[in-house]
Amino acid sequence: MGHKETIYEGILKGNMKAVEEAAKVGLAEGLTAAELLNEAMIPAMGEVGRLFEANEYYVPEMLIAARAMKAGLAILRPELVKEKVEPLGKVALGTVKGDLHDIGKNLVSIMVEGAGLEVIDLGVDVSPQAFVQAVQEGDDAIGLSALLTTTMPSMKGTIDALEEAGLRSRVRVLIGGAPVTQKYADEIGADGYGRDAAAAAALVKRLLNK
Ligand code: B1M
Repeated sequence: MGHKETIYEGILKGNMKAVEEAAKVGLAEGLTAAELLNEAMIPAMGEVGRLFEANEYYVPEMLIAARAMKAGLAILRPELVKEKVEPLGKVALGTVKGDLHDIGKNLVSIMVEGAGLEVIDLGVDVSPQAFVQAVQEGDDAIGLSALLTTTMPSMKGTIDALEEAGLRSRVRVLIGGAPVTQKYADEIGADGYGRDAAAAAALVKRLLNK
């Protein structure tokens, strides 16, 4: 089995060690981090989602798959963050209130950092008030991630809270996550929508005119 297949299978089975090992050896043998990510890790998580929907996987299987993916991402991280972080701007990233999915947000964090911006990771289950506080502390942009249709309204809640605090015009707001669309971004008055982590990084740079 090739390294990409080992990573794919390892994530599906939640075999953290196998994923770490195959990622290390794959990189050492000349596969790129982007290849391992886009051709093995992300498709594997897609399949985990499909199995969950088909009632073949349950939450525990999703959890160990996520743990294995995170272990693999930690190996790829230094390769993905190629440029050194320069003070081009400060971006606070978080998964919105009520939502605990953080793999996509972590990937956005890696790519935004790779684009030369400083990232403040607010973590998961981030309330509108916590985003407001980040802006008060001087962040130039905030990025909101949501993976559940039930938590997407918290994106609008965050924009409303920024308006109420009189801070909306001071900050660029970027949103993303599997159920999120450009249409939703337009509806709630976000400044931009990122389809994936690479698009998010390019967009945040553009929004900040860097
Ligand atoms: Co959950 N889960 N989950 N889950 N989970 C989904 C999202 C789901 C689609 C599965 C399914 O039914 N097919 C479904 C949501 C249905 C819906 O709302 N429409 C679901 C559900 C229902 C749930 C629970 C409610 C299950 C339960 O308890 N009954 C529960 C909710 C918990 C909570 O948050 N309150 C739950 C729990 C979990 C785990 C904790 C077990 C685990 C998360 C672990 C973790 O993240 N640490 C988990 C997982 C792993 C998934 C799936 C399988 C994979 C998500 C993932 O990591 N994808 C997911 C199914 C799926 O997505 N196919 C599913 C890989 C990641 C790289 O992609 O996050 O989409 P993604 O990020 C992409 C883009 O979306 C974008 O860039 C990223 C990479 O390019 N992006 C941004 C993301 N954020 C961005 C922000 C940006 C820009 C781009 O700007 C700021």
